[in-house]
Amino acid sequence: MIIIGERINGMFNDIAHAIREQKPAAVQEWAKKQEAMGAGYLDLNVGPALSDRVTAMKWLVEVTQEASDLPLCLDSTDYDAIEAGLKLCKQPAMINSVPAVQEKMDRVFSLASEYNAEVIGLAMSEEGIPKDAESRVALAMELVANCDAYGVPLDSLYIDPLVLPCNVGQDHGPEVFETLRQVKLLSDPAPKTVVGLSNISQGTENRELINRVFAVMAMACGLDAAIADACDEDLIAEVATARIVLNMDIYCDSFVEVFRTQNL
Ligand code: THG
Repeated sequence: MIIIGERINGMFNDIAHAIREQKPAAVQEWAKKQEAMGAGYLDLNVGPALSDRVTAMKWLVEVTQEASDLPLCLDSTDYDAIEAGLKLCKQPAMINSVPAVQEKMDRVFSLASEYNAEVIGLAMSEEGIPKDAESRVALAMELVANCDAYGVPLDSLYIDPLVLPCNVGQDHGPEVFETLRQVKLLSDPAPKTVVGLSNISQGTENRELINRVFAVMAMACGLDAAIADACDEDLIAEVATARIVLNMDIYCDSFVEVFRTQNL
């Protein structure tokens, strides 16, 4: 499973502060640390409380690329910020994200085609996040159809069923797992799948425990990638172990260490 390191996000005080003061140290330290822990991409999110998201995203892309060669996952609802970031990326990036809303899909899939980027498609519409798997899969189908219409390869699309905190939307959990299973049947090649893993435990006790259990259960349903805490060593070890028991990697005695160096 591809780990997209979640930590460079203005939701965290040290990153919000770094962006405000234009001091790259915290951003660059987290970039290096997440890469060393086995992240395959770095999520970059300027955070909620910022007026000039274009300038902030450009700065984040530049300072992150000085510290790490990992591909970037540009996380914003502001597509001008995404486009400004894409222009600066040294290698193909991931656009995070687009809902199944026509004018947004038009903008994002044309950007993806122009910049050879991958896309995270959210199983939500103007009406919000549906509860049942069937409606989530129907929205995923719209994303697949638009991806194809814009000539973006279907395996460059990551469907995100959208994970809600288990203390708020507990009944969504089984629907998310069922969505992950069904998305794989939508097209050939199938789209990939991704979740924002830490969402599941926001506001709960035992956060890391909940994240880890959710991760391995989702992997058994076909999860390909997670925006997650790459620095949770136990999470990485459990993901590596799930890959062994799901026969995705060949067993060797040092399978955890091997996984960390692979960025899969
Ligand atoms: N899907 C997609 N993108 C996403 C999400 C998703 N991007 C953002 C988010 N969800 C994934 N990233 C995070 C990052 C941090 C946390 C949760 C998800 C988190 N932060 C602490 C909190 O809220 O409690 C912050 C605590 C602190 O300030 O120190 O849990 O679902 N496509």
